[in-house]
Amino acid sequence: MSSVIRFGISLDKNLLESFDALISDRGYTNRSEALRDLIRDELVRREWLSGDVVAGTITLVYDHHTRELNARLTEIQHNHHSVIIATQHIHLDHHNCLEVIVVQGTPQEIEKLASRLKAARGVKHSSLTMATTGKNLL
Ligand code: NI
Repeated sequence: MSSVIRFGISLDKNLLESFDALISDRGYTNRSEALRDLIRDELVRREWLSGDVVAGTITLVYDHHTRELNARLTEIQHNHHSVIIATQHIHLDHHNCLEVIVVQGTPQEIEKLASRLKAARGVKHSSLTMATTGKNLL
C-alpha cells in the first residue's frame, strides 16, 4: 500500500480557471480527483505506447445484410483469437448490429485487429477504447 503525499502546484491564474471550468463540466467536485484521473489517463497512454500488455474494447456497428460481412468479421476475429477475451452481439434493429469485442494483449496485436475490422466493407462505425489491465495503476 502506498502512502498519500500532498504537494503544491504553481499555476497561471487563467490556466487554473480553465482547469476548474473543465473539471466542473466533467462533474468533479475536487481538483485532486480530477488531477489523479488526468495522470492515470496519461499513464494508460504510455502503457499503449510502451508495448506492455493492455486491455480495451472494440465497438463495431454494421448492417448484417452486407454480403459476406458476417463471415469476414468472424474470420478476422479467429485470426486474432489470442487477444479476444469476450464478445457481445446486440441486434440494434432489423438491419444494424452492434458488437463489442473485449481485448487483452499487446497494443500492436490489438491495433492490428481493430484496423482489420474497421476496414471490412460494410462496417459503419468502429472505435477502439484503450483501457488498461490495471496492474500498474493505483
Ligand atoms: Ni445482429
